[in-house]
Amino acid sequence: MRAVGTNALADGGAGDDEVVFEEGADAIGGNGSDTFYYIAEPLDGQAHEISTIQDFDPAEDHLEIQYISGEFAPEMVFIFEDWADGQGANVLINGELAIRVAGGAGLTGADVTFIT
Ligand SMILES: [Ca+2]
Ligand SMILES: [Ca+2]
Ligand SMILES: [Ca+2]
Repeated sequence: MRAVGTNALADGGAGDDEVVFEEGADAIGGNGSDTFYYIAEPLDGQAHEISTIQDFDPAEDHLEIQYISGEFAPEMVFIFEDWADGQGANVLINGELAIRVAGGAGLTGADVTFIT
């Protein structure tokens, strides 16, 4: 199933799902091997609305991030930081918090598929 959320909640539910979410939207994969597909918007000087993946399971789920790159696109730098409590990780874009990944402790750029 393909669940899409914009400024809302995308919930894949049971089974293997592709859960598409944008800035400010929350995502739930549910049971199964889910692909969370985040669409990052280039924002010149504006803050990102924070999104949350509520149940990332590194053993079976995967994160994909789509962004625009190229000569005329603003540069986007992605940084991954574990939460202090070890229960998740943050994805920062150009130094600003963009995605909170509950369950995603240890997540690095090597675990993520970037689509440009
Ligand atoms: Ca499903
Ligand atoms: Ca699922
Ligand atoms: Ca899952």
